[in-house]
Parts: sequence; structure tokens; C-alpha cells
Amino acid sequence: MHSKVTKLNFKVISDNRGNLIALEKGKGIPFEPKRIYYIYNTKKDQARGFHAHINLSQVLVATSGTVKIKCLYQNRVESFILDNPGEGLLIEGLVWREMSEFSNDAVLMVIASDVYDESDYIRKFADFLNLEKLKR
Ligand code: T46
Repeated sequence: MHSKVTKLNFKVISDNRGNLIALEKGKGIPFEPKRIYYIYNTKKDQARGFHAHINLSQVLVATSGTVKIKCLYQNRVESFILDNPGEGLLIEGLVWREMSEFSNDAVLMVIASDVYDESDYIRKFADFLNLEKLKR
């Protein structure tokens, strides 16, 4: 799979009560979601991630608060601030990701294309660089 990081804008359904966002396969999410997890109560100055995935695609959404996402792939470094529940970050292919600068109220929801599988993780940066070279 081609490595790619794409900002998504979700359709917001607004009425006089407020906003609602519905995400489903083909509508906001370009794959069939098989797992959802969320990260919250992150301690001050803690960073997470520091790994890549071999096959997994994910959409990251800050449903509350602010989170910084740094992505490294194909000699590129891209940083994104997620601070809007109406936006998502689609990460596909071999992308090293680091999450940091979580605000106190941050809730990072992640929608994943597959169930949890530790063998899909590349947790050593040197292994990531070697695999990237092979995949090119
Ligand atoms: C990713 C970023 C954005 C599970 O048992 N099931 C799960 O679905 C997940 C995601 C994790 N775990 C266990 C595995 C570890 O023992 O929860 C523990 C913490 O996981 P990890 O250190 O991988 O968490 P993060 O925040 O560094 O990374 C997570 C995802 O693992 C990863 O896929 O892309 O969020």
C-alpha cells in the first residue's frame, strides 16, 4: 500500500440542538472499520506512538481538546494539529507516527481497518527505515 497521510473534513449535521457527525465505510471513512479505540487522560508532556504499521489504515480524530500528530514517511516529516471533531487524519501504509502535546481534555479517537494485531507494529525506528527502503 502506498504511504499517505491525508486530512479529512467530515460532514457535520447541524441543527438548533448542535452538531452530529456520522462516520461509516465510504462516508468519511475509506475502509471498513473493524476497531475503535480512544486515548484520553494523557499525562502532562507524555508522548505516545513511536511506531509504524505494516498493513493497518487508521483515521485519527480529536473528539475533544488538542493533539499534535507527527508523521514520518518517504523522507517527509509532516505535523498536524488535531483540534476539531469535524476533522480526521487518515494514515495509510508505512508511516511512523508520534502523538504529543495532548491538552488536558484531549480525547483521541482512532478508527482502524483491522482488529488489534501486535505483529502489524514496527516499533523500532531502524526497522521502519529498513522496511521503507525495501518497499520503495
Ligand atoms: C496507533 C496510535 C495512533 C490493545 O490491547 N488493543 C488496541 O487496540 C490497542 C490500540 C492497544 N492495545 C494495548 C497494547 C499496549 O499494551 O494497549 C497498550 C498501549 O498501546 P500502544 O502503546 O501501542 O499505544 P499508542 O498510544 O502508542 O499507539 C496507539 C495504537 O497502538 C497505534 O496503532 O497508531 O495509537
